[in-house]
Amino acid sequence: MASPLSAALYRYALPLDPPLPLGGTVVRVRRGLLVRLRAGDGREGWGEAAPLPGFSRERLDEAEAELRRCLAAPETSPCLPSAAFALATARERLEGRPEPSAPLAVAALVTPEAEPEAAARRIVAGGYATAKLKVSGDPAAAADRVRRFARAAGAGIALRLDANRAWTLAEAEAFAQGLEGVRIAFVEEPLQDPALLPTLAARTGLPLALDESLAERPPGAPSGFGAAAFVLKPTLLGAAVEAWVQAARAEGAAVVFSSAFESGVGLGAVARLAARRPGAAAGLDTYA
Ligand code: OSB
Ligand code: MG
Repeated sequence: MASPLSAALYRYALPLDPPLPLGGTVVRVRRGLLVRLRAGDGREGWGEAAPLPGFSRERLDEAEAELRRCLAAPETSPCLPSAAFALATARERLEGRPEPSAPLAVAALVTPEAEPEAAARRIVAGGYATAKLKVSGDPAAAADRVRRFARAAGAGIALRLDANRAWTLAEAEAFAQGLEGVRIAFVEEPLQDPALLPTLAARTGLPLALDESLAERPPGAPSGFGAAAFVLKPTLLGAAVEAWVQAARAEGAAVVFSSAFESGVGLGAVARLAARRPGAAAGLDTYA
């Protein structure tokens, strides 16, 4: 970049109302960092680094330290995913890459405490074509909740489920049995032990998606069981996102870009990534 750069780093803290139950804890304040790059002519580019506790491999203070190092030495690149995502976004915005203009399909997010029929009515009225339900706890009760939602939503809503590793293999098999007759696009991360996903896929035929497992695998590795989708969260994966897009394509899996509850700067960046690779509805309903 020819023009001189100045950089600034800001911390933010956004209170969540209502608080967000996530990964066994409750997030009351979402904390993160905003990076601003400014060129000599006044153009700006913003990016966001917001590691998500319980999901990110790095902590916020580690992302901050790495961003400070990189901003002080612009020829270096960050390795921590959230920091890499922030700087890549800020640089791209500074360069003025054109905004995608095609419409972007978004999956409605249904929280565990939502009443299924009411949620289904709201989502149909909102014009969504895809919904994602969080599922956990007793497998038969969870399957029942999905059935209630599916019945109320009708055939016009594609259904994704996310168990966030709630179950043993036996529990996940029981859940699959409870779902018989319900059309499911995929279930994200049903198992406590992701090494058993191929077994679950073979035994039940349930379409499965990889999400939190991706951050634990070598970037771009095949699923090994013909995954229905790869859920890509740039905040958690950083520069590895590109390798995962290729891996998904190679096995015919859907690519689902998804938010990790960033503020608007990060959410906008994920939306732009998703819009450039139109396909599956994106997981961007986190503001709701
Ligand atoms: O479980 O997919 C998840 C956000 C942060 C951490 C984990 C998850 C999520 C989401 C984002 O669910 C919304 C979506 O994927 O639709
Ligand atoms: Mg998920």
